Amino acid sequence: MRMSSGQPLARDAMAYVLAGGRGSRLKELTDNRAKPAVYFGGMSRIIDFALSNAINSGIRRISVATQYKAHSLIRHMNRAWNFMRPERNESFDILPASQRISEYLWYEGTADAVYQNIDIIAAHAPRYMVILAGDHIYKMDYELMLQEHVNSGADVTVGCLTVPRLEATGFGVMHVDDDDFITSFLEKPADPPGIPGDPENALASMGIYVFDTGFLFEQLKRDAADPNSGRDFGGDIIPYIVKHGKAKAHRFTSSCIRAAEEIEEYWRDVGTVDAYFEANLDLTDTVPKLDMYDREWPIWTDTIVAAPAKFVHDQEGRRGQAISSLISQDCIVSGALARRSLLFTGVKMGSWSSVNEGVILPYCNIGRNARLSRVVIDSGVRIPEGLVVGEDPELDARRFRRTDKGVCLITKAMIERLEA
Ligand code: ADQ
Ligand code: ADP
Repeated sequence: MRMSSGQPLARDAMAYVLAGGRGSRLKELTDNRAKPAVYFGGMSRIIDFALSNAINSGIRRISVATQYKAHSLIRHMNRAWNFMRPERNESFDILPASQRISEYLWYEGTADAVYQNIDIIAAHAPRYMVILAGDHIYKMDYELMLQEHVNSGADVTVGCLTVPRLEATGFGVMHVDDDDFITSFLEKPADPPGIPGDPENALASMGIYVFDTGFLFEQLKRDAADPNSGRDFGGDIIPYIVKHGKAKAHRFTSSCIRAAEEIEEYWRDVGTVDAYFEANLDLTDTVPKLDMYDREWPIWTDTIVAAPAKFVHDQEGRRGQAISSLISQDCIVSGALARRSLLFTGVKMGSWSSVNEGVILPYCNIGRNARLSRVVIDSGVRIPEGLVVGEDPELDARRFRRTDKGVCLITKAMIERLEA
């Protein structure tokens, strides 16, 4: 574990993970589960990245606010993340929107998802709050962000990175002064302002924040009394502090965990099917920008008891093989070929089937002779024998959800319709 020098501030902090959003641009992948529960990278779920960063940074008090379709997310966290020890002042709390304040209210916005649990946070008495999103793929040492927060004396510290200006419409966009204090903050501007001297890029908020707990509570209470507020960090709380207080920008480059010194920093909001597909396929590169094999910064997840992945000749003697692919436990590739693909836990590939650039979620079954290219297949889908995907765009678009970039998302319901 990489620990920064000096007294770790992380031990005085609580990580508060916002995991209630649907992520509707992931389409049918989030029909039955929240975006943070979507599988990623062969073994993990998206939320494992923020939670692993928290643990690896030395944080031992974690809360997760859930709302939309939380069943699969809660089950995953109970299985994978329930190892905290209260007797050592550690905690892991799952906080479903449970109408704690009024029986009619769910969490209204991200700030409300913290406000409604102030009493639970106060009981743990953390000195600092690290507010995180449960739906980003990255590796980051929050201890370094905490140190910058404390050293600068800011009211809030906002994680940020440089993105192409035209892609910044979905982010909070800021300007900073010479000391990286934030001088303006616009939430999701239609025409994002560029960086002075670098007009093609914009400085975007990662949606992660460090506060002193007392100051955060004051802000949440002030905001809750404001009838015009949307109860949102990016839309309300952060712009208010930028205007009336001291907000510091913390650059991701200074606390990201790189795969190797020469490799660029990696952060993805896998918000669309194309972005999700591409970020998964990035991992099949010979030297991926995101290193999942770094034992100093492991991505923790559910460990299941399962057999090893197996590659076998089928009865006709055809080899089962995988090239540039990630194959998880309990997979059987029998007389079949996986190329530039991820087979998650328990995927079975039958004779003469092939997958090229596929993200195949757990417990899928690929029938004999199926030929699939550029696909994302939802968990538990049985691909019928001989199905061909990725060779006839019009046919694919009629049968499945086909993206602009020609990626087909395939779910159980789509296969049932096909077979009806
Ligand atoms: P968005 O990405 O649009 O903008 P938002 O929809 O507010 O983020 O969700 C942030 C996080 O909170 C997500 O992890 C989501 O799952 C969760 N969430 C949403 N509603 C919730 C609720 N009611 N209860 C619990 N959790 C909830 C934000 C910032 C931008 C910043 C981007 C970076 O507002 O300024 O640039 O993140 O991705
Ligand atoms: P999610 O709901 O997020 O997709 P689950 O853990 O429920 O995650 O698993 C998804 C799919 O995998 C379901 O269709 C389920 O029936 C199937 N599945 C889960 N565990 C097993 C298992 N051990 N063997 C076979 N299928 C399984």
